[in-house]
Amino acid sequence: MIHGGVRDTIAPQFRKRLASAPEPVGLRAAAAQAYVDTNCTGAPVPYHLVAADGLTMAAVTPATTAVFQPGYRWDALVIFPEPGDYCIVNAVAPGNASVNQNIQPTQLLGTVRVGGGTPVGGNLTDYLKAQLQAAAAANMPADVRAKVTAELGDGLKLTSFVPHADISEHEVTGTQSLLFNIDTTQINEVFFEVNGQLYDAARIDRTLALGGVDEWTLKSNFVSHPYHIHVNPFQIVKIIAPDGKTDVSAPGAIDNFGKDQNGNPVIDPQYPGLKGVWKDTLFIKNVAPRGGPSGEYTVVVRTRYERYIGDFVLHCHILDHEDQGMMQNIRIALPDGAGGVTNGHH
Ligand SMILES: [Cu+2]
Repeated sequence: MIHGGVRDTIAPQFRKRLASAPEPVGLRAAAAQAYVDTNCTGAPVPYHLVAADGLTMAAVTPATTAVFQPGYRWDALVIFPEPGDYCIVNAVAPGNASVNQNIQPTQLLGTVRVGGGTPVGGNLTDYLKAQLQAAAAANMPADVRAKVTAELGDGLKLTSFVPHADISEHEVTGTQSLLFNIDTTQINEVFFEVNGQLYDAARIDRTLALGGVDEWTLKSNFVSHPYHIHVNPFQIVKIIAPDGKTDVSAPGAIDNFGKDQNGNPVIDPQYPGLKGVWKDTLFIKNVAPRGGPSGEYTVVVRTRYERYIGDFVLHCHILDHEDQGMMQNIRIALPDGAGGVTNGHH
């Protein structure tokens, strides 16, 4: 599933639809909430996430909702336990969990029609494990079959398919920091900035050495922005909440630092479980209504500069923010052997 939109936050769920439900032909947006409430009454069917932004995860990860920000991709295995029609609904948590920070009614994104087959009873994850192990036995080459099967048996690990090795602390050779900001202090204009500057096509904002391994600290001063970098993906190390101590990327963490319109805490499911995951796009949250340090999350990621030498960009993946200046030029160059980089050409 690919989020190809400009600025909406999407959290798709699959819910069994009542057999008596009318087809949603001509359903208007204003009536979608009532249609969903009446007809899409099944419990959300759990997903099993297997890749984030096209990068295979360390293990199959169960979730009831995957949150998509602009630019996100999630690969999921979805088991429909019984035949029938399922609603695909958009169930975004209200408040600051979303790009637009509003309470939006539940939207109907589509319908899945599931034909007859073998109904699946019991635990869906156990069923999936048996299916994947059978597929490995049938399809994996003999020299890796036993290893892949054993990894699946050990917590549904996908170790043999992970494209990048973990980056440990002692591998890190340098640091980078990034701050998104929308400067609204000027009278007639609003500025969309990275580290206090608008994008300049003629300026290289960061020159990095091939072979380097950097730890990046990402923050947003005003509202939330999906950070996206080209070429080299990153591994999520931790995401510290505005209290300065809670790591909300840990599996099972509760991220309830944002509030809804009535001032009540909202549980946002998008960060818990991301620790250790490789991605190339990640929402950098600020949940304070007027921005500033009190609402900032501190997102720490690590990345290696491998193989590619040349120039590319990082940017906010809300495209109108990017177009108005929220972008930087990155250069990866050959190291000169003395701590800097060469400017030589070939
Ligand atoms: Cu932005």
